[in-house]
Amino acid sequence: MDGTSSFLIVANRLPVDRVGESEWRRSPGGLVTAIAPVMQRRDGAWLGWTGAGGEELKPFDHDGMHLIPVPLSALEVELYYEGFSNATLWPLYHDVVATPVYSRVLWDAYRAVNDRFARAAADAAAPGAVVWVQDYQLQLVPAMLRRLRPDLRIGFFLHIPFPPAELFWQLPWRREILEGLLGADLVGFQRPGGASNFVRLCRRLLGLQNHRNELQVEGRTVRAEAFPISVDFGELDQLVREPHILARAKEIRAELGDPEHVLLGVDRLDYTKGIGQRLKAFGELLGDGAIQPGEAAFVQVATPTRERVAEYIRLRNDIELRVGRINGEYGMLGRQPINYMHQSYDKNELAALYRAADVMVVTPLRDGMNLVAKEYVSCRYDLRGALVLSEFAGAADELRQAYLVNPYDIDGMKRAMLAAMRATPHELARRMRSLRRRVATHDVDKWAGDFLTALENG
Ligand code: GDG
Repeated sequence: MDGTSSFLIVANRLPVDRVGESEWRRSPGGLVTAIAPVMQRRDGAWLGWTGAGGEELKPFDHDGMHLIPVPLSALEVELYYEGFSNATLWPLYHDVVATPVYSRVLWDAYRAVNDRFARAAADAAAPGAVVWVQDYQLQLVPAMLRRLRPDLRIGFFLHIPFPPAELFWQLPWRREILEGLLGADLVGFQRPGGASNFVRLCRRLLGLQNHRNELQVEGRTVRAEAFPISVDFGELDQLVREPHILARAKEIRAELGDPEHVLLGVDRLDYTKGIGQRLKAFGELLGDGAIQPGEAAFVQVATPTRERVAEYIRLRNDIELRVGRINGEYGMLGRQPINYMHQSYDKNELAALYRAADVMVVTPLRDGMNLVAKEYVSCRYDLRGALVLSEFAGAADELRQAYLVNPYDIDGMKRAMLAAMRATPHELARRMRSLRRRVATHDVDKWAGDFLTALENG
């Protein structure tokens, strides 16, 4: 039996978080903001997990969106989500900066959960519906869904990097993953490099024919293309002009002791984000005497994430040891050079932090895009503030006027942080103007619009 939704989003998580026992709140993030209006216009639905293991809920409406929960048992959360998604695929797709775990038990769970998502989507979709599958947790869904519902138009978008053949080749289930993705009509990546890695692998591993970015698969054409994701520039630009945000930004600087330079990092506490490397560079600047204690304060917001996965437990210990050492060595009573917060903040506080920071330090070892870099830029209508950005973030393709760094090169990062701190207002404004122009004209609405237009007209 066909369902009634003519537009479906299929994602690991529903776009809501629970507050209290039975209330829901829309989760922060541009993806929901960009997609919600499309869903409302087209009788859309969003399929995903609620975030709690062992929970079975009926479909419900929230905030004008129709939400269809897909249940996961506690064991599946461990094997499919923490396991295959976050201990196998996540490190493999991020340059193996941590060692991927290859386990058949995890793979079996991944396949079983992908199958459940595909069936739920097949039940919910109206004849000829457009289905947009999101991210690395659900790479088998496109082919599984096509088998059940060949009438659908299926798109897939990968939010993380797609690795080069030399790394992807390690995966014992490399064929199955490629075949899963090829069930889509359009496979979207953050960068052109991801799309060409994918096409090259399909050629070499599956022997498929291609013409540029178009692959021929059993009489169908599958396109692989880059759609760099972005942020809601307009919303952030407005928010940050509100007097209460400005007042809070001033207060934050005062609480830090009104140092000359405030440096900021905002990341999930993830080993791909290069948090340790940037703190090392900052610590060395203090050690060298290039900056004096009290002259600069580094605020590092490290949002808790994947706290049961072994690598994340190790990382937290490493970072906290490093912070403790640097503060112990260079702090003064009541003044710490690094303000490390293992907490998450609401969006107003985050906006105030962006406004308070002279130098935003975004130094991932590998990152699909990195929205934090684009959010910072969106918040600096004052044309002050410098962005230090890793070459290994997808955002580096677009944000060419940032202080670009190689996060493995500690000396290079020290030079860039110093240059950012010492730049003249004129230089900062020149760079920020160009960065803002890019994000303003390539916001998240454009991203969603471009993808859906390509999917429907391709
Ligand atoms: C994946 C890819 C790609 C962080 N701390 C708080 C908070 N955040 C928000 C940020 C930003 C988002 O979380 C993080 O997005 P990133 O893009 O920086 O990184 P990932 O989470 O790794 O995202 C990435 C992205 O998907 C989208 O495709 O860019 O490459 O890895 O929006 O602001 N938000 C709030 N409080 C916090 O404490 N409210």
